Amino acid sequence: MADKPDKTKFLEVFNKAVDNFIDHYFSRAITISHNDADGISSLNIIQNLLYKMHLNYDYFIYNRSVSWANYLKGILSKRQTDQTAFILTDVGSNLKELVPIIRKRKEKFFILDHHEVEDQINVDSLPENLFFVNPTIYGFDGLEQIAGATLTYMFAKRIKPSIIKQGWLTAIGIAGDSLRSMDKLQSFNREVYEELIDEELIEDKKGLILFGNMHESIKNSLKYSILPFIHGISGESDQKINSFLNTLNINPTTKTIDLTDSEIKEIQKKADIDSYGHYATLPNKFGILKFVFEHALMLNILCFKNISAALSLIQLKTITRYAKSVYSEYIEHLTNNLKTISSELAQYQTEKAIFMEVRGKVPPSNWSDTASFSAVNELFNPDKILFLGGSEKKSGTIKLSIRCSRNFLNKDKDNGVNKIISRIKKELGGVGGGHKLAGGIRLSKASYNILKTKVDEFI
Ligand SMILES: [Mn+2]
Repeated sequence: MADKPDKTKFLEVFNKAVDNFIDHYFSRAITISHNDADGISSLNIIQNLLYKMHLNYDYFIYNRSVSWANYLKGILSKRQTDQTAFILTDVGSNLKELVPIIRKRKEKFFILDHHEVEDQINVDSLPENLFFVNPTIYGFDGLEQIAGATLTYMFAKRIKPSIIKQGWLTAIGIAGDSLRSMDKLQSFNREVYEELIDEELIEDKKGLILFGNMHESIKNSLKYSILPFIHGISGESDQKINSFLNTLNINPTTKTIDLTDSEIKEIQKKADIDSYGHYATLPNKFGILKFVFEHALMLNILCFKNISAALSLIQLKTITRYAKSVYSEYIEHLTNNLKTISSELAQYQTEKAIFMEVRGKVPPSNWSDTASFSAVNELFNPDKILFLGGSEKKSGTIKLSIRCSRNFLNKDKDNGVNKIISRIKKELGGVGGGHKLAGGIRLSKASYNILKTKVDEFI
């Protein structure tokens, strides 16, 4: 984000997409969304809109593991008609791949995405049947300022104002993507968040933030806190945490949300954390699903394990036994992995990068999340870029999760992880991509060895 966002320009494009959707009489709509909490929330908002419009619809989930050409082969039908609308939410910014496909079709495509656009695009030369709404092109931050679900909600609400009742879905999308307490929200995310509070669709609360297990006792919240991950407390034994709380005269079974202000201060002082802020709850849900951050994390986990469980969970008021067990297992592993990362030194460091080869220490399915939460918790030097991963047996390549801290990005707003990955790919090959803060790449072993020696040139 080099300059102040151009809101006027963005709203112009946004309004044009809305007007075209309303004015064109569609008989059918196909929604494609991303396989994460933000994507599923966006999908549900659009489904509610299409239902209200009495439109027939189908939906698909895209996990970005195949090219758009291959993916769409199974979805685009031989018979083309401009009576069909394609709505892509939280995905669709790979225009280099998508534009040639869309140009040959009669259907109208509405892309509502907030991921960074990798290739330089000329917005004025897009096909006429494509309405490309991406606020990052106009200088907005896709994480703090506008989530995929926020953009989708704004779009749907403009078409059917009663969609506001489904606005709570937006809060889940925001929490899932931003990984921050709600006081950090800006711009459209903030406007929508406040609207949802006013409408009593969500509740905004203030207190000790221990994301991961906010709904439980202070003992469990501390033990399984992934944001912040508290060195020396999170991931430790019950005994250790109980004695920590006993020295403060706090009953370990006290619910975290019921702690008094003075108890919170004691914990902050003794644990050396200043984790205090706003979090959102859902008045119509119960238990863990009441807590927006945990609800979003639950969806993110299920999207990888069992996508249909994720799609049905968002409609439930209480958690299923299956989802609960998947979640506890995940949190336990993640806190353990973060403990490993924060207590062991990196094997290899340069002036600008840290390499952590974690094969054998962290299971490959957890590399990406371990890297993300290491970054948001600044478990490594925040002035450096983290490369976490190792060799992947099935592909024989090196798989790396790449992360930078917000601190790093604040110093040079245009040098995010997605740019670093582009430069690596250009010189060393490989496949990958990402956001400003997070991304991933697969490289050959030979390229990885070159990367380790030349990494500072790419950063
Ligand atoms: Mn998103």
